[in-house]
Amino acid sequence: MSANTAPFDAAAASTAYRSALEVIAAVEPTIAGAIRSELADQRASLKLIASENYASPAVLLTMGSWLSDKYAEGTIGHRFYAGCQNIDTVEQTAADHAKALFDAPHAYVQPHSGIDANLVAFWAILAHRVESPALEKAGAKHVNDLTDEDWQDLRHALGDQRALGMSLDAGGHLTHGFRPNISGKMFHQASYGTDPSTELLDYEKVRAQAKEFKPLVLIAGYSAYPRRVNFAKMREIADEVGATLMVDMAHFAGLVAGKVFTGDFNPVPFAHVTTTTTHKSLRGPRGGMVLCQPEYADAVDRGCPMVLGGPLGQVMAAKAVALAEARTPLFQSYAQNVADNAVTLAEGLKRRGVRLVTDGTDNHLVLLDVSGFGLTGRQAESALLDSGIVTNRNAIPRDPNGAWYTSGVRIGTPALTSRGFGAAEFDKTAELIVDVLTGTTPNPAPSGGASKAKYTIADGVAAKTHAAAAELLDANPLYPGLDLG
Ligand code: DSN
Repeated sequence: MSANTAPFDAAAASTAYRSALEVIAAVEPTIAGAIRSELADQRASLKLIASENYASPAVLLTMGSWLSDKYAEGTIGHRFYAGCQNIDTVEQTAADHAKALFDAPHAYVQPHSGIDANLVAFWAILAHRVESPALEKAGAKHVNDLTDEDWQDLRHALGDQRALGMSLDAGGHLTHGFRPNISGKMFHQASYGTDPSTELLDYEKVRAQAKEFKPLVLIAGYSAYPRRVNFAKMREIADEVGATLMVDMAHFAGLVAGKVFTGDFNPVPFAHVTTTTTHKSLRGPRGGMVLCQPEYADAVDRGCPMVLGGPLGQVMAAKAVALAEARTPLFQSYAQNVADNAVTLAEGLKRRGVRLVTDGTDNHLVLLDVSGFGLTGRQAESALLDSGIVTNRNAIPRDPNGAWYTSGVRIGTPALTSRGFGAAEFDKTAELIVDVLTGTTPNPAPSGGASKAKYTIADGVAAKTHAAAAELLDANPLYPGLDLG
């Protein structure tokens, strides 16, 4: 792709993909067609979804192998199946890269997604903080050694713990203890919000809330908060109340890996347990990962079969390749460009009259409040999509339209920065977004008032935006030279 991405041999990659598609088409042509169409669609859309990116051909090709065919439940060197020597090599290589990249004492690379990584982390924290002391007290080595009475007591104790995380409308994630997710059924949950006037985290309020609620787990991290978090302060709060600090860095792991978030803003040295996905700003294959302090390592390594199915050898291998890419100076400059481009995008939107949640950004994402255009987030998301701009609607703090229609649109710079977009392209992107939002009006609802879903885009706006977006995309091709024939 561009100077922001790992170089690849386009002729070799073209040959590899053409051959692979030929083999696939001979069995199921629909699938070969969908693979081709997906590349065409990705090449032709202005992808601003903050959680998406473009993995390198090396990462993608690594996933298409017979590593997929091996069962390897357990951990490195301690499997429930014979013949796992190559999976051991793969998992060890990925874990070694992760430890070196993030300067982490321990890395567990098996989780299949961010949700899985969080589940591993929650169970590891419960195992370390609740189960182990109970076993010790009962003089038992294993849960099977407990009397029925002690086992019932332990089950109640496991189900009676508290977690404190960021509220959904402030940018927290569903897996941080909310009722529709299993984490909300595992823990008694409370959430902290942001300051009503600045929309920023107020650490003193979090501290006061933690002192009152006394959580076992303090969760930091977000999927829609456009700012850095001071993890030194969060650890201080956790220590004051005896909580385990768990940080979900799924969104900004690439900025940590690329040394944009350093010092107090790097969660890894402060969190007892850090979770992440590998496919967002980190630009690897779809998957998850857990980093932790040594005292949590044994419990984290029991992720499979505790809560995970067998590890995917082909995906762990692709994680190793992506993590190797992330250890290069090129990735560091990519990560810095992601953050710089987010500032350009935010400034471009503000200059053109858009209200941004927190009035800006210092990470990779920007959250637009589209209510000033008379639109819901859902209308804005759809109108932008009709015009060739891919975003997702998102609630804003204290959102009057709730989590379905919303008043916000979340956008991010990781993907288009991978494509080579810089300041000029992101400023133009801001202009296109504002043109579409200005040119869109809500339709009347059948019951009177304005529809929260239906809208009309003024004549010519979508076509003009498509054309301008195509110009930007053509000048910054995705996987340049990759030709599927
Ligand atoms: N799907 C991810 C995101 O878009 O933020 C998190 O669930």
